[in-house]
Amino acid sequence: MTRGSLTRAARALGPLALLALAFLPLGGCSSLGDLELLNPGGDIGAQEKNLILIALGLMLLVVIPVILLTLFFAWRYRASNTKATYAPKWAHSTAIEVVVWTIPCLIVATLAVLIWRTTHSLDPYKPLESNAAPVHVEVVALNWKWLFIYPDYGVASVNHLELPTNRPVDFKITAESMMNSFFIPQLGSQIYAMAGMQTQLHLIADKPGTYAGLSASFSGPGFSDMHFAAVAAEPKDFDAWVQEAKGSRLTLDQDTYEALEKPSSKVPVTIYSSVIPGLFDSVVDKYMPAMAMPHTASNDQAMNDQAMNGQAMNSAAVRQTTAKAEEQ
Ligand SMILES: [Cu+2]
Repeated sequence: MTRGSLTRAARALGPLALLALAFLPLGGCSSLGDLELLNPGGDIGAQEKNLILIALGLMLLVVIPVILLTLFFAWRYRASNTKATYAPKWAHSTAIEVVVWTIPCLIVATLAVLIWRTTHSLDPYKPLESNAAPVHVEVVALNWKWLFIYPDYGVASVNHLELPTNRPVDFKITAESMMNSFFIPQLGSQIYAMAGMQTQLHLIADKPGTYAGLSASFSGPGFSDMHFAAVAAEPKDFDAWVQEAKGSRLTLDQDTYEALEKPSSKVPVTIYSSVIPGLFDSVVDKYMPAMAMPHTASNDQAMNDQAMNGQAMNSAAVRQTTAKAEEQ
């Protein structure tokens, strides 16, 4: 083998080696089960999976031809190919312009319609249509654990979320201090948990299973251990869990809550047989003094609207709202 042919062989193998390297990280995905967003456990999750796949497919309509044509052009118009047209003065082609502008425009238009529709149909604040009555869960993001209060049953749990299957779950979410993000990828939609305000989320689990729940927003040193198991159980198993929780020796009274809200991480699952009445609202009101008035529908709606459009995320906006409320 001459030196020249060796270099040529190396040149030819280069792109192949790069291609092999590009696929290497995918070796970690042993099954679809590891890709949680693509393995939904409920209706909202399933619709979001479809949205991800449709958007991916539409974008690949551009990406794949571009990659293939790049390789083709590089090979076809290589210096050693004397048969290909050599046009150093070439500058414009109306046909190419039409293709490269029309296709992306059509894709952007299609995506825009699709996303506009799903943004409304999958609105996390929109109650789910179902024959079954929703289960209410009040979520408080603490540093660095999750507190779940079941106002209908009077029980609470830390770092464990029990849900009945085929019943919509109506979450009200707030935070004790740092902003976190409440997320059960297999059930769908993440939403922020913020002090002094209440966000909402509606999810449903179709099949029994244990889904990973986490905070999707970095919130300090205990963040990486701030996860919980969301257990979707058959309604009778869920009822059994509630009964079991009611038999717990632990109660969530004021002292217990004050101890719980102190920063700590890797807190084991804890179940409480009773909770301070109105704990969730008092956590929300604690950081929103001007809002500490009776929770009327219009009042709650105003807070939700703030949460929705993100105005209250801006502390100046919070102060303005607070000042306005004080004037009234
Ligand atoms: Cu906000």
